[in-house]
Amino acid sequence: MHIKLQKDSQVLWAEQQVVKKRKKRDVFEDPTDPDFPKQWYLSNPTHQDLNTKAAWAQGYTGKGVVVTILDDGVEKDHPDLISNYDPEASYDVNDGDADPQPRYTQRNENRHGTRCAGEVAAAANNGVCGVGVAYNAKIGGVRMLDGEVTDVVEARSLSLNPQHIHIYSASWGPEDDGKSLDGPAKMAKEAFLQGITKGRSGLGSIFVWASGNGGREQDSCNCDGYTNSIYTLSISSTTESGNVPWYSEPCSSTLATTFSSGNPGEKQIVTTDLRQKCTDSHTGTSASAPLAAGIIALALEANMNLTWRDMQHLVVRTSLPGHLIAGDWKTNGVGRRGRECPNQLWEDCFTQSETGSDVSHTTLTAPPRSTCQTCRDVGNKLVFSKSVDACWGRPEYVRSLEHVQARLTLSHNQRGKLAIHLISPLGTRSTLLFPRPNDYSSEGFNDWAFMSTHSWDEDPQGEWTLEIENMAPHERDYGNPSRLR
Ligand SMILES: [Ca+2]
Ligand SMILES: [Ca+2]
Ligand SMILES: [Ca+2]
Ligand SMILES: [Ca+2]
Repeated sequence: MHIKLQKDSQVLWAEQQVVKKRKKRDVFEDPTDPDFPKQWYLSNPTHQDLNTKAAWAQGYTGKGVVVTILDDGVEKDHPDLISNYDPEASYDVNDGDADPQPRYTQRNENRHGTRCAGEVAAAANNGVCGVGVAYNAKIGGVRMLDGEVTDVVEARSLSLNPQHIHIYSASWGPEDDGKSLDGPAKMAKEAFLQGITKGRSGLGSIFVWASGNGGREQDSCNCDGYTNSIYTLSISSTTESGNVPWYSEPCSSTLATTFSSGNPGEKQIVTTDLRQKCTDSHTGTSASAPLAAGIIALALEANMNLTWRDMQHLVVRTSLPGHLIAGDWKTNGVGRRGRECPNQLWEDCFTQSETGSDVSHTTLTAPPRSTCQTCRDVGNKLVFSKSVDACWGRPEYVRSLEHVQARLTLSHNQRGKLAIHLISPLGTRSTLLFPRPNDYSSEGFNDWAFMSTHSWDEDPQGEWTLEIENMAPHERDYGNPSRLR
């Protein structure tokens, strides 16, 4: 071939191509911590993981970002937390002092906060336990669950040092008993509002919330006013094998899922533990929210100008549905994927699997937050339709949707029998409530703002339909759903 080419008068030059050794100039190496190989959800050969290594390799490890854990305290002198511990992001609301060290008991019931803290910011390459998702972030703890929790206790915790703390992670809420309907009271509500409007110099505090563990009680996280709030970034769970875990609560206000525990035999979350120990058995949605808080810390390091709403957009845009196996995946009116769960009451609604660490370098120009209210008497009808112009032509015009709230006041002799659906103009059907068999309350709903994220990015103009159904087999008394707002 060579001779043939050299003899050809039309060939000016020919040379054999050989394989050369060329190396990517990538200095990232795996953390050397003894438990890192056990952290299957951070890095996994099958790529069924949170993709954190890709962010670390780009240099994002949480530097300059401050996260605090609102819980039962944080063991600040734990050898894997001490180097990232931030006293300015910490407080003891229960005892009214600056030191959130947990109260030690024989049963170690105050280990929850320390476990959550390690998931976010356990140090890397120090020979202790594993690593946090944002292993160079600053981590604080607010001790507020080890005592009587009041509105004041919650409000103080949610509003601690909002110009210093960027992300608050909370893995608690009302009882997951399948019958509670409870949310933030006056001061905690105000703390959320002040946080998102004034925190982080007006960019807004980021509140990450665990969606709840009431799956076995057929609870709905839309009946939990903390996770149902538009101000909290609500996180549910996916198991190691990619299934919806038994404890998971369905609801339309959940934004994404991260990995956590599942059935016996499936791996759990590896993190720091009380008494300077390590654990490989952290579980539930409690373990999912801090993993998301860590990922959000990586994204903030990449772009500190992201607002609290930009961050929710980023979660919607970068979450990959591929690793959550479920029969009810749906696509909304603009192609965003989520889950509806029309009949499977114990299943998880519209959660998107695997919040990826694909960090953004741009600030999204999110549309201004607007409120359009419509209020009318609806009598005893079961299906209400309402044409919405989205305030077209006015300054508060809504071009595309983020959260949708349906504020309902209605009475019924047994609240747990009700199913409520909201259908958008583009046909996206959100399950706002499914029957909760444990809920025998006759108190109904009093201005409860059911929230859905399912119509994210849809055009709100057109006809909206709200369906209220009594799921009891022989009772067709719908009470008096008197007002739809
Ligand atoms: Ca203390
Ligand atoms: Ca470590
Ligand atoms: Ca719940
Ligand atoms: Ca929420």
